[in-house]
Amino acid sequence: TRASNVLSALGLESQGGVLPGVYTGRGWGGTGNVVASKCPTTGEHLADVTTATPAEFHSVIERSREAFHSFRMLPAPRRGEILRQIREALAAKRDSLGALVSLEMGKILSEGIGEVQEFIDICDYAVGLSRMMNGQVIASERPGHTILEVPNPLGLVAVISAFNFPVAVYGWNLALSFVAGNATLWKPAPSTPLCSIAVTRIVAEVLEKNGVDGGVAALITGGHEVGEALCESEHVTMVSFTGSEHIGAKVGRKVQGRFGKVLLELGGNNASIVMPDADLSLAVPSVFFGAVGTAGQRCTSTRRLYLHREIAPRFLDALKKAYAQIPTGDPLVSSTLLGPLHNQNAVKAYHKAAMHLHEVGAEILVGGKVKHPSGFDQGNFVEATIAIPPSQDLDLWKRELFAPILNVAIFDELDQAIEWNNSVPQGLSSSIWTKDIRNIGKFIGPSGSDCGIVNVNVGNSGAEIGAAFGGNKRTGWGRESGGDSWKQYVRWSACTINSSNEAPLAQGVNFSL
Ligand code: UN1
Repeated sequence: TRASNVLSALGLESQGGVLPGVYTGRGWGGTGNVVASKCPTTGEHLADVTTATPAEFHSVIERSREAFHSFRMLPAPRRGEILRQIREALAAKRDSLGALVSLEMGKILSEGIGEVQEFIDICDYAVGLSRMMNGQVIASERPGHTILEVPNPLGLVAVISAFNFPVAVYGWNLALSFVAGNATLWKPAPSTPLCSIAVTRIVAEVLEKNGVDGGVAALITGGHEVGEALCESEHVTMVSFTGSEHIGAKVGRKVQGRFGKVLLELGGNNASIVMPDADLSLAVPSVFFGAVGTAGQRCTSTRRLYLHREIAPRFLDALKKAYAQIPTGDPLVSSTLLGPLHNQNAVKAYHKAAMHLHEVGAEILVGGKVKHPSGFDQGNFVEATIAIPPSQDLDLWKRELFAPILNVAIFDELDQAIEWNNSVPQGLSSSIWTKDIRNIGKFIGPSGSDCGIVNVNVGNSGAEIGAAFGGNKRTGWGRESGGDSWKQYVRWSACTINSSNEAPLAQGVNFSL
């Protein structure tokens, strides 16, 4: 069948048994609660997976600490070479892993494969980085003195990832953390355990082949108790968390409370602005992908659309045409563009939001209903929705909702659109469509978009790995993937070295008897 083909390609058939979901570097285990992986498309049960008990949690930490102690001594280029092999192993299974993402998470196959590609890309990036994680030499004011800034491995990095990118977000973190010389512990979303088991097996096999302790890429499947324990553990140097603002606030406080390092990738509530001179043949398909792609479940999904009055009718006509013919159904079928939401809670949240749009008197241009494509009555399907809320003052503009609902407003001046763009608590991704260089300058400048991602003639979602990825304000200010993100995965030492015969004080301070 459909599911067993995908599972057997990766050796994940449980044959009625339970798959171990905890990997410590010394084999697989976990005797805690069993979690079920469920297919969001068909509602079928895919497998049962074991989680870690609190006692096992502590032994995973112990094991990873031990693994870190040897791993940190391995030269960075050597770590890079091992990561290169991990990249090759992932590439060899890219399509079957992509299909597993599609099966377990629900995004369409091309996006599932794209997500694995994102992991491969960040591996390439980090392999290069393994020979260029450079410190600095700084001029000292004292004779015969030299100042160095030296990066060293940080320690244990915990990655708590979300269901919507069950492979790529771990990939971003693992690749950088690994070349930086850390042990990484992964706690995936409890509803996508199979993706994390498949990825960890691939990584573990390469580590084993290279004689590297697998404790540097540990897996701890589990619920919020495991997440909390990771945040509280003094041994976890940094927690990289991707998820909701609500949980992110707790994670941030907990980790900060013990002065650990924290990297947060939280809510996105992203807008696209379309100016009258925009090339609609590019803008319409991009907004369509931003709002409907991944069924609106990317942090970077387009949730708000600000149209200049001059082009609004034409834009909406074209967009409605696209929405009228969205192939909806099995994400594993290559022609499908809209798969299911990940779970029933998301369907409920969608339904509630659609009802709310009705209540406040929004004009619903398309969609608004829970859907059951034929043959998928147990799937979590909804209609992609375009709505024009009656005012800007409504709370619905301010929240991230992981569903394909696009709220539209019409503006007359760019300043107004930028003010709306910036008026929400979140600050992840933004996008403007224009040919006028003055609009571009304004949008990317000091009075422009306040987001971490500021795109021009490029949609909100689907960033490459090369630049740092992340958002400001309630998105959490974290930066992952490219750019300078790697600098967070090391501990920096400022080393002043005196090779002279004097020991002068800085700033000319005199302290002699
Ligand atoms: C996320 O939604 O958590 O830019 C990450 C993008 C992807 C990553 C999204 N490269 O849409």
